[in-house]
Amino acid sequence: MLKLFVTGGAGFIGSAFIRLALAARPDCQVINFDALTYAGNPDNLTGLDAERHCFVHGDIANRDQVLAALPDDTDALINFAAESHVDRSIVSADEFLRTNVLGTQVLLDVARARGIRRFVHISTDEVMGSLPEDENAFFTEASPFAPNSPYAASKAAAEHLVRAAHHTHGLDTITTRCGNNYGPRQFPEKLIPLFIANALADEPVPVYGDGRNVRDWIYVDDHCRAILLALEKGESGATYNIGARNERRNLEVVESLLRALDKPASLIRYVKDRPGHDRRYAIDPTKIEMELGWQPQETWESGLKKTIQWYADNPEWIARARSGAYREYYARQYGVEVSAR
Ligand code: NAD
Ligand code: TDX
Repeated sequence: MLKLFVTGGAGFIGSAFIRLALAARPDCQVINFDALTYAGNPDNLTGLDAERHCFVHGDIANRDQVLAALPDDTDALINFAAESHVDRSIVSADEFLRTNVLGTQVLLDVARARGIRRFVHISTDEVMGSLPEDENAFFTEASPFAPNSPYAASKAAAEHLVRAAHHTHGLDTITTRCGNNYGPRQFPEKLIPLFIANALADEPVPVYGDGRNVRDWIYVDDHCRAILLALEKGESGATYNIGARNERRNLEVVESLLRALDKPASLIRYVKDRPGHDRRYAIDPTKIEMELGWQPQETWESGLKKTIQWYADNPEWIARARSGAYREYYARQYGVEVSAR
């Protein structure tokens, strides 16, 4: 029996990981511990095997709640829980420090107290800052930390705490750093689901700055397969960069989406740039490819097709995600109302 304690499992990547782990490992049982913030969505958990998946509502920064929920026969704790949106961290960093930094330390402490076998921490390429537009420049596991947004700084701090728990206390840890994920069930504040949702409703899509920033995109299930592999085969204390060698400028992404949705390029609106906007992310995944034999299964074309199809097939999911507080967020962030669709 493989007993996993997943934090943030009602979010985009955490819920995809739980789906994947339950499907790929018939002996796997998951406790899903999530605070259900604006980004946590019970709709993301529909269809999971109730015999092997148990949801616990709780906050990773609350030691008593984590202590009460984490059984001592857990094989691995996988920490996805985080405040994850750069733009929100620019408006206010408080929750980013509380969850991403303090919450990670609480999990490390409780994992140690409970004797959990392995602690897998999900980090991001953004801790390494921004790369020049030079085709020979990539993030490797040895790249220096240079976080540029409050979000990235909080994720960098969390990584340092994970490293310290391994070095000082001998906790068995793995850290993974991935680039931009896309796929089903991503909250529509992030570029791809935001633009699909807007385009489906024939609303303008807001491109920051000149639209030439580069991101390294990976289909969410490919990221999750890499996490499962690192959890099962990774070397204790190691960091693994995860990326699909798929760099795209934002404008290219937007044009592909509009073309696939048969929507006009006239929906594109250039809006004020994000303060401190990182220019380019690009991951060198050689280590995880060579050491663990990981390879992405989706191409950009196949991943995008699946993603667009999922949102087109799930208008109720989009409508619920875009209701309530999302409407206030959107008006504040973009200075215009989002439609009811
Ligand atoms: P998400 O925002 O969709 O989900 C985050 C989840 O964490 C939500 O379910 C939320 O309810 C939960 N959560 C937030 N605060 C919590 C708290 N205090 N206690 C318990 N649960 C809490 O995020 P995501 O895109 O699924 O990202 C998951 C992880 O992967 C994050 O750590 C993020 O930094 C990292 N990451 C994301 C990307 C990406 O492209 N989305 C890329 C690299 C790394
Ligand atoms: O409305 C928008 N217009 C726009 O041009 C939004 C929301 C984004 N953008 C741009 C900014 C970025 O260059 O698109 C690019 C992608 O933006 P996001 O989807 O906000 O992602 P990013 O800031 O790159 O960070 C993501 O990848 C790393 C995730 O949100 C992080 O959680 C992850 O760690």
